[in-house]
Amino acid sequence: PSHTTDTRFNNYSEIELFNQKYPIDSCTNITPRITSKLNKQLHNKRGHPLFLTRQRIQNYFYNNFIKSSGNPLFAVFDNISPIVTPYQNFDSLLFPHDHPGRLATDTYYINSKHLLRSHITAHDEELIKMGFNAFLSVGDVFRRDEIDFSHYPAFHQLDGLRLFSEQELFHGIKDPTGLKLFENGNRTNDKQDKHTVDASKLVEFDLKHVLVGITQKLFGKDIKYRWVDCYFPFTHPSWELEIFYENEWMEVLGCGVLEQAIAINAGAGNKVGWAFGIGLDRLAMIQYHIPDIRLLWSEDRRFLDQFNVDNPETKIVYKPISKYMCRQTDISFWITDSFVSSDFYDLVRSVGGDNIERVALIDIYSDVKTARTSHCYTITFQHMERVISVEEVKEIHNHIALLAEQQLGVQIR
Ligand code: FA5
Ligand code: MG
Repeated sequence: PSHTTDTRFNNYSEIELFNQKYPIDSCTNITPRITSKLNKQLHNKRGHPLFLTRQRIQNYFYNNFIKSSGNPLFAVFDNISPIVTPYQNFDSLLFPHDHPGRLATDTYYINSKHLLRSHITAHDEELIKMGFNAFLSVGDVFRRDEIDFSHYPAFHQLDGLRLFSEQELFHGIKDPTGLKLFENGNRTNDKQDKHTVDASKLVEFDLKHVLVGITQKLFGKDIKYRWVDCYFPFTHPSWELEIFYENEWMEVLGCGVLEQAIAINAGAGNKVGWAFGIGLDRLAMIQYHIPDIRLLWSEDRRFLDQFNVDNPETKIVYKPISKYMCRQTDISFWITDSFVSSDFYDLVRSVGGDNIERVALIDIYSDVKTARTSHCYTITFQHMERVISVEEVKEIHNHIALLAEQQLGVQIR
C-alpha cells in the first residue's frame, strides 16, 4: 500500500520526539509523515469537529454521572503521550504473542522498545493502578492501515472504563442477598470463568445502556443500531456497536466486560468492570456529514471556520468545500468615515456571486500625516463545480474595484 513509498528515517541514528531521543533499530518503521502528526492533537483543538464530538461525549458523562461530592464520576485524560511500550499496548491487555496487531506491518514502531499506541486502551492498566475506578481517555492513535475515505493511519479514540465493587454493582437490586461478583466457574460465550452470570450480565447491561445513551445523544432517539458479537483480547464477552447510516451498517465502537486478569494485575481484583473504545473520527464524520476522513486534518479555514463554535451542542450543517483550485487577490483602498466592512462584503458577493469563496480583512493601516485609514482585503475566488480562470478573476476583481469607488466612496490605492 501507499505507506511503503514513505521516506524512512534512513539517514538517522536516532529520532527525537517530544524532546526525547530514541535510537533507531531494525524495528523502526515510523516515517516523517507520521511523526509530523504527533503535535497536532486535534482532539484538543478548540472548534475542531473531533474536539466537539469528544466534548459532546464527555458532557454526556458529566451530566449523567456525578459523585455524591458533586464532582464528575469519570476522570478525563486527554494529554497522555502516544509513545508507549509494547507492554502497555499489547501485553498489559493480554494480547497473545502471535497476535497480528503486534506485527510491524500493522503498528508503527519507533524502535524495539517504543511504539506509537495503536489504541488508547494501552493506558488502562496504568490508570487502574493509579486508583481510578471510572475514567475516559482521549487521544490520537496510529495504525499502518490503508488510506481511504474512512481510514487514515492516524485517528482518534475515546475510551471509557468503569469498575464496580460488589456493593456498587448490586446496589439498585431489591434483594441482593446471595448475589456475588465471583465464582470458580467455566468460561462460556457469555462470561469469564471467575465471573458469576449475575455480575457479567449486570456489567453488560450497564455498559450497553451507557453506550446507547451516547449514541442517542449524538444521533437522536430514532437512530437504528445493533450489537454484534466480537473478540478483543482484553474483554469477554465483547461487542461492536453498529449504527445504520446512509443505508449501511457502520461500526463505531468496540466494548466488553474487562478481562478479570487485567483488573487483578492492576491491583483491582475485587472489582469487575466494563470498557469501551470509540472511533471519534467516524462519529464526527457522521454527525457533521463530513465526506472524507482526510478533511479532519485540513488546515483550510473554509473547513475549520465552519466548526468555530464554543458550545459543542450547536447544530452545525457542514457545507462541502470545493475540490477545485482557488485563486486569491488583494485589494487595498482608503476608506471614508462612514465606511463599514460589511458593505464591502455585500458588494463583493453581489458582483462575484458563486465565484467568491470568502473575503477577509487582512490589514488596517492609518496614515498619521493625512489622517486617512486604509483597509486591505483578500478575496478568495473558487467555484464548487469548476476552475475559475485568471481572466475571469481579473475581470471580477476590476469590477469590484470600480463599484467600490462609485458606490462606497473609497479610493483604491
Ligand atoms: C479497538 O481499538 C479497541 N481498543 C476498542 C475497545 C476498547 C474494545 C475497550 C473493548 C474495550 P478497534 O480496532 O475496533 O478496537 O477500533 C475501535 C474503533 O476505532 C473502530 O470501531 C473504528 O470506529 C475506529 N477505527 C479503527 N481503525 C480506524 C482507522 N484506520 N481510521 C479511523 N477509524 C478507525
Ligand atoms: Mg473493530
